[in-house]
Amino acid sequence: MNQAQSKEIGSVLLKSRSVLLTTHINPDGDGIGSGLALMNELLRRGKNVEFINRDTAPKMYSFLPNSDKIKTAKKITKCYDAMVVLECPDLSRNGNILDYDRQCGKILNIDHHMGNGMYGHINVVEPKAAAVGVQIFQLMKELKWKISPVVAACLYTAIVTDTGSFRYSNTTPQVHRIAAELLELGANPDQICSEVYATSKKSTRLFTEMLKVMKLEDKFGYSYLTRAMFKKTGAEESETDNFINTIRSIKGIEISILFKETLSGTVKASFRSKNGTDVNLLAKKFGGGGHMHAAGCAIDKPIKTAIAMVIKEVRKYLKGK
Ligand SMILES: [Mn+2]
Repeated sequence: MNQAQSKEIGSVLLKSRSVLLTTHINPDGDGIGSGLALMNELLRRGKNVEFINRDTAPKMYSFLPNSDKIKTAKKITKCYDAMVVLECPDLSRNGNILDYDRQCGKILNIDHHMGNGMYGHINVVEPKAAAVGVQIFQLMKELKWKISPVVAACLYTAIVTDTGSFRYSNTTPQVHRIAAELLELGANPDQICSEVYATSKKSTRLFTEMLKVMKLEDKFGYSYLTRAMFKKTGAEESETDNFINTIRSIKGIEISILFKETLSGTVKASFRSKNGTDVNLLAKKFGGGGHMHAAGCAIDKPIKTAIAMVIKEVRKYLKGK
């Protein structure tokens, strides 16, 4: 985020009395960390600020200060002077939780995904940014807002989760410089990573089930989680975010996919790739999207059908490479 963009956003936020912060459905560490960084800072500045998402935040982020103030709503009725939409390429990704034109004075769209619909009054869309946490860090730096240890912890959480603990290809020298600065500002990497990457007995049992049904082909691997598997182990969906990394890390596997049967019956497919293989293209074929090396989609079909449909496309794609 550059100086001009930061100034524009800063002036809207400082002029607003009420601010709504929100991120995408099934929020992740970047959305929650970035939102809480802004919330903690705006609360300190005496703003009337709320952080509301359609879905609950995964439990592993509950150590972050003020995470207990995050609310969920299917429909928000209040109006706000400004709204910051984090990580949503379009407003359906936010879950259509309010009438955006009518209930928000200014919409500030901050995102790092490709194909953002530029729906805001101000749009800061940077697919090259490793995380929205990086964008929020730059915003605060440009505005010369002092980053407190609490805000530093939130931003570090956003960045560590979106870079796969500084392992993905979005991990640039700049990302490490920002992370170093966040440590100097008081973020505790040991504490943050123990909270974020803690597993449970239930999730480990589910992970075992996933490994049992995993299929590995020449250049791609996939597995799935059915409702029956969730029921058998008692694990929650939010505990499965890192499962796909095990498939991804297998040498020779360029594309990894994890299919999850959701409570509503649709199937969520998460794609990961390496070495310039573009899974955003694949996810797009099924109405989803994301980044080149990490993307996802939802398929409204029984899980077996969904798997067959996607696998067919993956084989076709790898053949044509
Ligand atoms: Mn992100």
